[in-house]
Amino acid sequence: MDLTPRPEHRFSFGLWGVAHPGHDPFGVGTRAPLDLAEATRRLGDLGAWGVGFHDDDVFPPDASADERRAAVDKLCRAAEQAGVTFSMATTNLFTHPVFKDGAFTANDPDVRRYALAKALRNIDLAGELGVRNYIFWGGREGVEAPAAKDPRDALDRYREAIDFLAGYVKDRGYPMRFALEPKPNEPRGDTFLPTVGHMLAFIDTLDNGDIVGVNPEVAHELMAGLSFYHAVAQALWAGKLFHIDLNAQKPTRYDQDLRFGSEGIKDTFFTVMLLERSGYDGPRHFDARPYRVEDPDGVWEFARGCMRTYLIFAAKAQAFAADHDISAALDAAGAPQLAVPTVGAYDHAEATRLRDAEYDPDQLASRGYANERLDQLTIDLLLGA
Ligand code: GLT
Ligand code: MN
Ligand code: MN
Repeated sequence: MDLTPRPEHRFSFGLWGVAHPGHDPFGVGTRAPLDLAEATRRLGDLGAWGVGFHDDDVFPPDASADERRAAVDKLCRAAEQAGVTFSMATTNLFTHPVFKDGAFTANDPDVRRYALAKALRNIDLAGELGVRNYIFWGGREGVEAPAAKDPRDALDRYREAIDFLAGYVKDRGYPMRFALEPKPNEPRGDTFLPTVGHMLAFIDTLDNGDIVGVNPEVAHELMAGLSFYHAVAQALWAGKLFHIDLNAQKPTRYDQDLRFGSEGIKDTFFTVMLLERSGYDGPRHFDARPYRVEDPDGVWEFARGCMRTYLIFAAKAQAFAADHDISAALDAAGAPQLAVPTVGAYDHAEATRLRDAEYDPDQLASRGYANERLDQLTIDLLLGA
């Protein structure tokens, strides 16, 4: 098993996660903040292909044009030296108090316009750096007091904002797509567009939806108690998996952003197998952060671990496909039969024939689907038995 990360694997990291000093709502940072240029170089050395950033990660929101330029140039030099690409960029629309009531869905129209302006400026920077994937995570787009916002108005404003910004990307001719990232709650009590399913339905309503897809994150679907594997599958099925945030999470808790693959091994395995088989050629992006107990060495252990675990699962996916016992168990379960159309498109004669045919439900019900054996073989393979 070759577990060496290489650029062709398209591994990328959110710099805010790798450089995270370990603060949480109950305590201050436990590590010195990492310099982003240095982090970029180290990630390149470890075999990463890309990095991503928020505008505020690189320069403060009130930076002068010169300060912005200097900060961007420093990061660009590091990326160039490291042979690392900027695989994604995004706008911080959640840290500054101006966004406490939301950004695109803030009740104050001036806040909404400032949020759009901040996004437009950073889209320009992303365009300049050749970034293909621009991410929108809802952050503060939500509410605690339900009466404070009619969710239908909020969705109107959200749609207006995304359509406007997507219009700008087309107008400027940037070869860029948007990936919207759902999350059910945190930091808000309820976040608008809480899951991949909600997001896909929302994207369908956009005028510029052709360049808008989803950015599912493992932790966020699991916070809602959902299967990440199924969320990713539906996004792929809809042709809307534009980006993916890989990490790990104990279900139904606060957003843990753990090292990829460190929890939920079976769901993660099926997700990796799906990605590898689907032809998805976007970034394998780790939006995760090292445990708070780590010292600076632990940060690189964490980064290595994310990529190593992905490659282990990818190798296991190949072994799954080549395993004769598993193939036989898949047949016994009837898995290939699900790919066969049931009746095809509506046809009057076919409907009549189908309606009037004889069926024997008792006989149909007598079949076993041998799922126990199939699943045990999966477990054997994953545990190396
Ligand atoms: C933030 C959030 C992530 C998002 C990032 C993009 S920032 O840390 O928890 O899931 O992907 O804004
Ligand atoms: Mn994320
Ligand atoms: Mn998260």
